[in-house]
Amino acid sequence: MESAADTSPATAPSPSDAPQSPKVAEIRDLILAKLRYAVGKNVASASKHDWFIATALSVRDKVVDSWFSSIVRAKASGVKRVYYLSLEFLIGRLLIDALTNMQLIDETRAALAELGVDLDDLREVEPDAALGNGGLGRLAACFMESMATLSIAAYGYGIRYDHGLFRQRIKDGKQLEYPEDWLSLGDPWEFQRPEIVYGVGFGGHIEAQASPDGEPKQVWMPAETVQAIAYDTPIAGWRGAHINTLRLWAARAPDPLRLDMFNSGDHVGALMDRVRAESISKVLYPGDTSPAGQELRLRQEYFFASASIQDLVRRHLSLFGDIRTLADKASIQLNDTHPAIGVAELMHVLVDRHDVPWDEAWTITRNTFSYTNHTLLPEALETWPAPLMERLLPRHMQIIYLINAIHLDRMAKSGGGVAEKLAALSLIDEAHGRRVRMGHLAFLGSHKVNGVSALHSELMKTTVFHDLDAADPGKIVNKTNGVTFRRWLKEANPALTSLLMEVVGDGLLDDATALKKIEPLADDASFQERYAAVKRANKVALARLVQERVGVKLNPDALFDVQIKRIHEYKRQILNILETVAIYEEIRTQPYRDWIPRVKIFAGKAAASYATAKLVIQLANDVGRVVNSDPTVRGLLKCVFLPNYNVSLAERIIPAADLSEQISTAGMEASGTGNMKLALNGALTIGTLDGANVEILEHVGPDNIFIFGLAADEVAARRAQSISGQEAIARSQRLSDALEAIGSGVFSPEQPDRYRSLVDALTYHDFFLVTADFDSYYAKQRDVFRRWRDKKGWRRSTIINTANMGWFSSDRTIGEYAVEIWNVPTTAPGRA
Ligand code: NBG
Repeated sequence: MESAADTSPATAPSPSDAPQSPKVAEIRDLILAKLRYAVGKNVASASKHDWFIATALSVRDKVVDSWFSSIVRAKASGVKRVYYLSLEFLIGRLLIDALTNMQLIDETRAALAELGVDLDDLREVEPDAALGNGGLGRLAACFMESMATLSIAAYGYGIRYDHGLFRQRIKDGKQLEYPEDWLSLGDPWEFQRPEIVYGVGFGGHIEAQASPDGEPKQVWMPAETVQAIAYDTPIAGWRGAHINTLRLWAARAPDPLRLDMFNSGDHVGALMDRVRAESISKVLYPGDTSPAGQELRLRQEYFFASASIQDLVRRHLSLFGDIRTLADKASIQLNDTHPAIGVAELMHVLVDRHDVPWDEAWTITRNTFSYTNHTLLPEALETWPAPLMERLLPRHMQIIYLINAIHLDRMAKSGGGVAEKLAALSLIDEAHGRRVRMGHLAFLGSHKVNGVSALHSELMKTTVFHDLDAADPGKIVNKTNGVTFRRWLKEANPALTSLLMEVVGDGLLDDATALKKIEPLADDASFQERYAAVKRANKVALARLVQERVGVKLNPDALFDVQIKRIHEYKRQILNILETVAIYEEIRTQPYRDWIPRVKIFAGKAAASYATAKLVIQLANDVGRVVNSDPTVRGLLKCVFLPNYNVSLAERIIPAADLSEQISTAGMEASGTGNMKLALNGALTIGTLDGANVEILEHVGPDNIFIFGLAADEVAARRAQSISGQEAIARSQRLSDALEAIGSGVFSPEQPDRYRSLVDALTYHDFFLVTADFDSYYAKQRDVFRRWRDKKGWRRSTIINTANMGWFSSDRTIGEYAVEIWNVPTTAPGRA
């Protein structure tokens, strides 16, 4: 392996490094053999799904060969491992991803064609592994791919949920949630490891036992034990030279049933323990509004943190023999606070099971862990009621209290002894009943803490972690997010990738900054034409999909204005809808103006319990229904909401987007990663100075992005004054007309007051400052129109965007984590 510092740009590997590409005939025969002997079907009876499984298994064989080599190499070199603990992995489909990274896509397509099967059909058959909610989970998936690409010996650890994020259907404009069932036909990528099982305890009590050194030893006697069973999915890096493991845990009861109860006739009761245990890995984000729901979430978090830590400690001991060297050989990254209980778990393992003295255990723990924060929203920063934790995890709670006592003692001695300061620094929040602050626990238990964009990392220091940062300056660092270009450029947009490769060469996906080479062609008429032709073809394809899914016909020459992300008030889909309504009114009253045909495309899910967000979805649908069917609009404006947003749908929309809406209230979007994917694929951004938008602006330049609205410090100042929207509404006729239309039922004639509450909230309690930013947003949208009219100018900006997005590759992000946080070596892609 090369040194940790070596993150020098990669070059394409020499043929001897790259896996040998098998012949088409060999692949064809392998697929046929899989179909016959693994799926149990013959060609005559095989369904598309059967072909998909056979093809997946055939490429999996290649992945597995390389996987074993990777494991053997890591073992032999004794290299440090990285453990990425995340409650979410939003992987999406893997077939095209695995084929791309193993560089088997053309051969496999040809082999299938010989069998009369179209690879693109098989792509559509694969269910999305939707084990995540949004950006945080997708980031974890991009990071897994980049860690493999850079040959970091890494494991992802999470939960194998039976049901991932719900399936969204829209009925009468409203979101309905249905259970998602990605495993119903089996998952060809995973390997069950029935022999890798750990017991995870809950409840019970602690016994203080006498020990030779006089200090009582704390022994936890759990009341209940749940088993965690490992399922491994190999994750192939680009060029397939290195493969890592995503290990997901499923919950199982130690006893499949209570035989005595069953035989006495209580058939349901006999299964109760099992149902209770298995509910832990049943669904992603079970509702947590009830106490039972909260308890289940905490059980999920401890379940996967504990199993993962037991597993990595076992691996460390079998490789290196000495628990005291753990921090030299293992880095554990906490993806948000969900696995933060792992800090207490590692202390429990070190102190209680391995008799490591407390202070030394604490040093090992801090040197092993690091923590990524993904949000500053107070409601998203986890806290758990102390009584719940005391009941469920008594020993861990004891450990947390002791960590806190030592920490506060140190703070008091070092001059921070003012009571309010200590209250802010404490692991226990006493303002809302006693609650454990998981962010604080993750912070204290880590040697590095990072935000996910430059702005966000700075805001961490001035807001939620202000006091902890002052007590421990230098601990907070920034790691701006990135996205993997293999999925978000090559797989999503193969035509654009081919065009770019003509200029940049084959090394494009090895070193994304090479994209800069297309910048000199920004004004080149023929390159512009070719780039625009690719975009148009992608728009035609998306228009077809929209027609199929929601029955609305789109004009592929219209401006495709796209907002795709979770539905949340801070992301301000409502601002976008207000502008849509304003333009709708103007098209009707001033039909003679030189309007630009435009399509507003929305997609995203709202949390099932988030009533306002669900109302926003309904409004988008209602506005679409009215606008799309109004003959005076003459197709100049369309508004569509595409149901069930997921990774695969994103792969279809992003390559077809012209304009990317990144319009959150400044200071509230930690980073965003959709913004990066869209800009990379040639959509211009309209956005606030928020999250990674700020850095996108720096990279593409102010002429090639549309920035509007209040900046983060202005947002804070404005909120301190007032959050009433009345003044802004009084100032803007356009805004007041749009609100009036929505509030009076123009888009909901069957229920005129449907949106009264939304309009009232914006008028009197506009926390997200929609009204304050409306005029500035509206004006910026007119700048967008002007640029769109200047076809060459638009195309130029598009090319400049793509050219400058190389820095936003997750390979860059992971390279920085490797050097500055984990201290592990990396290599160029294809060179394991
Ligand atoms: C999300 C942020 C995004 C960010 C992703 C990945 C959570 C808690 N946070 O802005 O909202 O891009 O994390 O870092 O999902």
